[in-house]
Amino acid sequence: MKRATLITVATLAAGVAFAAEPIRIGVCGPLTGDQGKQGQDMLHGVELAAAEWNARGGVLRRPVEVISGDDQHDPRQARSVAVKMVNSGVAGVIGHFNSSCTIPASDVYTENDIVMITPASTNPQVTDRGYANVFRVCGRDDQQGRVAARYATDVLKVKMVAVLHDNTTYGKGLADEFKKGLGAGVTVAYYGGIVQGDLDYKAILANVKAKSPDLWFFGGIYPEAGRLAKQAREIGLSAVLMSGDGTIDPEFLKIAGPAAEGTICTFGPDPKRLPSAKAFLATYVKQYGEAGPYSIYAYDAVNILLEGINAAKTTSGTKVAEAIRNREHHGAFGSITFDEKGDVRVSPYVCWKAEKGVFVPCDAAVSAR
Ligand code: ABU
Repeated sequence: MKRATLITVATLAAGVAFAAEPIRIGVCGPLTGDQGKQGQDMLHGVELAAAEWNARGGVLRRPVEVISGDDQHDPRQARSVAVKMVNSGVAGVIGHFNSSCTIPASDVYTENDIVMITPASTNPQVTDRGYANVFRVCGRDDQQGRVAARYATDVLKVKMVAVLHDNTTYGKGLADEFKKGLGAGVTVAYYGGIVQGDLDYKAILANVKAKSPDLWFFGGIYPEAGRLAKQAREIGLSAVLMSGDGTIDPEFLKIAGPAAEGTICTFGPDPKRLPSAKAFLATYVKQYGEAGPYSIYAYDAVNILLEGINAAKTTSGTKVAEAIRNREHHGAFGSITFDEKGDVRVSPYVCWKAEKGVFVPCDAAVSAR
């Protein structure tokens, strides 16, 4: 894909007359390539919400237009996509997906007074830098790392673990939080990084196997997690694989095949159990098929942004950010409010397990210490 920025939709309801120029909303993430599924999930969630707003008459009597930017999970490309978003006159951005992209891109949005809400970037640094225009609707890796560590320690009662990561801001950060949260009686027998995009991880996995861990943790995204799981099975590493929200995707199950069985991942609660998510899920499935892990987060994020613009009666980033921070939002995920950093006040991570080819929520609950 040569062009990094595309105007993908201007879905206008028949019969709705708009008074002015569109309000442009950017949606940025890895829209193509090996993580393209996650970017497309976010894009679909945003497109769906934009179409619903347009059917109701738009925002401030202006149609909502969605502009997408493909950062290909490359931090430099993300910065360049962010500059293109600014030049396109966006009133806000939903994205990016990868923390390593969101962090540099958010510098550009901040310099240009543009609100950015990430549906998926969980590294603490996204919001810990104190930018007033930066929000996220997902949780943080210090929270999910602790939940994973408690589950491993208290529920699985592991004694010896190996910890791998993909050397990205997210993957290493999450692996370190997991390691930090383990109980005093748990030994980390192996700790090390892999290279994103590599196809053969068997040498590293052999080193992990040599330590005979009860469990191995991977901080990273589903393409690498899938290959690692598959190759672990091939070399006879049978310990439980545990990972985070970057792995919990149907693509992981496809890549890993039968070796995915038993993998445990931390993620948010199951939207299928939430009455507030029912309408979203029904419409999404009709339009795009099964919702991806982050489709609903993107849908809530763009609704929060558009409600903020509506409440502020302007697209000025400072005023929209103020409106977002001061309101309680009622999304597909239920009630959402933000703290002073731009983090959601409640982010209840739970564990999920791959069983018979699908991820299902685990029954045993743990909470972050
Ligand atoms: N949180 C999952 C993957 C995105 C990221 O934070 O890098």
